[in-house]
Amino acid sequence: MKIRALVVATAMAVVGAVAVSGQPASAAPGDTAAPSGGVMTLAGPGYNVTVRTGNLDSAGTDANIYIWAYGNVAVSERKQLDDSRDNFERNSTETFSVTSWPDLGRIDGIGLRKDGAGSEWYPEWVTIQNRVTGATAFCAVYTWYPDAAATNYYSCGN
Ligand SMILES: [Ca+2]
Ligand SMILES: [Ca+2]
Repeated sequence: MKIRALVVATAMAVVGAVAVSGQPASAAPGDTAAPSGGVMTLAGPGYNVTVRTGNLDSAGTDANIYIWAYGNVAVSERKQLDDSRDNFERNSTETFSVTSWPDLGRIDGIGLRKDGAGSEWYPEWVTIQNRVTGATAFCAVYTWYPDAAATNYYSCGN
């Protein structure tokens, strides 16, 4: 209740300021555009996320793997990559279907997280393909993830 009271008080203060200034309460150019949050709720194109795990001793893992992407239109939510296979084994290239992301635009980077359950991991690269346009971002990784949980960030080329 204290928070609500503060919000109301703040809103009234703003209204009061406008009334005192005598300026019309018209919106500045651009303020009438749909809020960016609305874009996030639209159905996205669907993405094929492919992860290459290297062919090195102990390169595979059974840990949980999460990815998110930084586009020039939107940043995706974090998505766990998992399907019915034993994923992220040594010398594997696996494609996952991700349909929960909005249209991200050009993908410039990713975050890639491994949790602490299940040995180290050596991913070599990730590609993210927009299933409508076919545009594919390539993200070089070539990083050893430790036994412990770790999150790293990589840039992607298009
Ligand atoms: Ca595995
Ligand atoms: Ca699995």
